[in-house]
Amino acid sequence: MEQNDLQKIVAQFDIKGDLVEVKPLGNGLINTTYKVTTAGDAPDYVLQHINNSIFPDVDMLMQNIVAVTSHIRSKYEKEGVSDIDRKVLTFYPCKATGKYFYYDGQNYWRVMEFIPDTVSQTAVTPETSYIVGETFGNFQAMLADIPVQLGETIKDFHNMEFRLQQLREAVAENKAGRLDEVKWLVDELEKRAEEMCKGERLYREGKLPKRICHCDTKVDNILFDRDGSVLCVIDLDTVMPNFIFSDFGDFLRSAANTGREDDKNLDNVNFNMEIFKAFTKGYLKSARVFLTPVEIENLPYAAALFPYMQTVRFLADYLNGDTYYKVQYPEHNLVRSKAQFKLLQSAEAHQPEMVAFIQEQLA
Ligand code: GN1
Ligand code: MG
Repeated sequence: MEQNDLQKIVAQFDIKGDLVEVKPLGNGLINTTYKVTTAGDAPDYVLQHINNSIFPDVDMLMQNIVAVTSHIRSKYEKEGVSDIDRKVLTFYPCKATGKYFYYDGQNYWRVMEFIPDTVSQTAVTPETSYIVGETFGNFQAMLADIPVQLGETIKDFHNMEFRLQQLREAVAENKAGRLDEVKWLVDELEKRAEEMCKGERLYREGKLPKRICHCDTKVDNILFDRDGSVLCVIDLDTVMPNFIFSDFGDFLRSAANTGREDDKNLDNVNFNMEIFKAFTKGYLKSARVFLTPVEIENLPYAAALFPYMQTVRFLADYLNGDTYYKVQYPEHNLVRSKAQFKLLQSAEAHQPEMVAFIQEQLA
């Protein structure tokens, strides 16, 4: 986009300082991000184009995010925490509407304050996994008493029954004519279907709560200070009510995989118990105060659920002819499905060890 157009968009927001320039920042896959530099002492800002095809209800999305950040901010204020502007994101309203986004007739935009001098980490090690566990546990803990009801920014995002229904439809329609070669995998998934829908069942029986979760737990969604301490959690688009299994299981799905998500060599793919232990230790440290026995007891289930759910999603997309995930080659979604299935099998094999480790932590 032209500098001039970007500057016009920024000018719609109620921010301080004189604009100097707007230039691309980072390499997000979903939203497009720019850094907004202002003159003199005024803060700099981040301008983001919100991906409206993935997030259909931008108004709800931004209401969620502002509710979350305001709640965290007011907690920090009451506790007398220092440097709050570095520890929680600050969004700015559109001057004309007072809403926390601007719609230019075609695209949705938002502006937040740029937090200077931060460091991000992408390496997954036992040390960073422990920190991620503790940080996301804290995040859930801080939001446990949020007084408003948040919306579901992607409906049924981690609903296992819904994801299975999508797979079953894909099987029935067999749009891309690929069913024969994957029938064995569909059967493997169906064998586990009832067990894997346990979360939804427990919820219906009133035995499992939904809490505010981040739903995209990874190391690169945490901002660190130069000294290595955690500043805040970012990328709040998927913050919504969910089972805590989402934050727990989806982190492990990517971080505790010894191979790649789309590894062709299945020997590379195994569930890494060292990462599991470090992450679980950190998570339980901050989350055990509010977790119920049913939630704790099912953490090993969550570790298997996410590789399972991702196998289901990749396979459904393969059967549909690759309409959701970007593919680099025709078999890509099948390769991904097989790698996630291998990770699931490894996570299943480690269930007793997970159970024992959690018991040890609680003793
Ligand atoms: C998508 O694009 P990315 O990597 O942030 C997907 C996740 C999947 C992931 C699998 C909105 O996330 O749910 O787990 O791919 N996000 C959406 O790689 O569908
Ligand atoms: Mg993301």
